[in-house]
Amino acid sequence: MEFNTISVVGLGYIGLPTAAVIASRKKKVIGVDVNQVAVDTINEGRIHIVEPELDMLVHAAVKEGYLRATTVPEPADVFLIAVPTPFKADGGDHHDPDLSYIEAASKSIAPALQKGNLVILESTSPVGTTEKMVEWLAEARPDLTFPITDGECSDIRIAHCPERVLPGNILQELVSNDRVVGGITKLCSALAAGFYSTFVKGECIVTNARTAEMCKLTENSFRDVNIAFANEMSIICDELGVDVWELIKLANRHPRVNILQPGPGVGGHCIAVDPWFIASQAPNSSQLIKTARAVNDGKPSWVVNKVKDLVSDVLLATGKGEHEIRVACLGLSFKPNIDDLRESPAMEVALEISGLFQDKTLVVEPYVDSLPESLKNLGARLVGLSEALKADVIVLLVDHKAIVDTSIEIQPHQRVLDTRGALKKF
Ligand code: SAJ
Repeated sequence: MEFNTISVVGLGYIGLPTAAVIASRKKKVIGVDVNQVAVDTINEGRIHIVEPELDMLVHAAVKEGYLRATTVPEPADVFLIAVPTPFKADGGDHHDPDLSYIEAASKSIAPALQKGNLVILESTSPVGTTEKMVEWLAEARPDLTFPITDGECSDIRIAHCPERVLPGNILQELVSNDRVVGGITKLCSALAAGFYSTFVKGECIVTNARTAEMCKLTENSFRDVNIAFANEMSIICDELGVDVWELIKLANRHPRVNILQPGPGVGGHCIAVDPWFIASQAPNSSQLIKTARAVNDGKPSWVVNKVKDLVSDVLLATGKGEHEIRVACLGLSFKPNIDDLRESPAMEVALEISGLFQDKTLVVEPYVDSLPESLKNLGARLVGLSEALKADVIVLLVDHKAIVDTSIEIQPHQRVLDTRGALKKF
């Protein structure tokens, strides 16, 4: 099969880098997005998201004529769907996945489909979503045959290949990571694996669609459960007067132990979300997964309570009045060295602290020029590191290189809570 024209549907954090990488291999790429501003920005050779080196790649691909964006899908050889799968808005505590973006994307490409096309779903999806996608496409195009009903003889081939790239390192991982390719039939898998091998240097391993869907959910749940273990150990060690960071280093010297790092909680759009997709489909059998979510989601409150205790300690030790106290939060993003403040436990902690200590909270975040309104409204101030280090209580929330590369001198009256175990104190 020829893969000359590739349509990437959804030009966000996954779709746009993927489109740019494929275009950089001198393939014609048509990017599709419902957001007109994103489409216009890309067609001007610029980007609407933040990811290292992506701006240069998109600029070159558009300038050389290999990448073009539109709001209306056009015929192509391969359609690659990379749209979001958030929670349903009305889900309450159930955290059920919302497949409406995948449904809308499927219905939007249906009119452009032609016999011989390959459609690949990359969005993180609960088990069975790729089969649902086939149903949506088949309903919209009764004139074409699909692999669920017509097997290997179908007009359209369908596969799931979950994205697994790490934000901040997407362009490298898109090429170097292994890919798990799950077709509805064996031929679908083989064609999809052949497509990825045109730009992926990692291995393309073939399975079925349901296993590929579950594989992605399992990877992120594994990580969530293991971070929950580290977070729980950090709380236990705090109670028992043991340095958790030293403890983990020592335990990890065992050849079969590899504990992850505790922090102020788990953020981002994947690791804190995907375990719920498993729990939503198997609620009675996913006790460990749900408990891990509760442990990680509970960590920001634990951090806030520790800060309250430290403030009380300072008040007692120094005789200062409450109005004189300053609390500094170092870092707001959901992980180090990026500017993404969405779904960030550090942000959650900073908001609570700013609410408790109104007009007395200082924030350091090297990746923003001004604080979000929610923090400003509570009187929090964005300051430089040297000013923050004069605060009575200093809380390290994100181990940004720009923060932890500096050695800090702690005065006897100051208290420090290092949620990342990364501060260099002398
Ligand atoms: N975290 C810890 N301790 C650790 C590791 C991470 O507290 O030892 C926290 C981070 O601070 C952050 C959160 O977990 O708040 C998630 O960060 P991350 O860097 O581990 O992962 P993400 O969410 O940026 O990307 C993940 C990756 N999945 C895995 O590593 C299994 C990535 O490969 C996926 O493609 C991505 O989710 C996704 O799109 O699903």
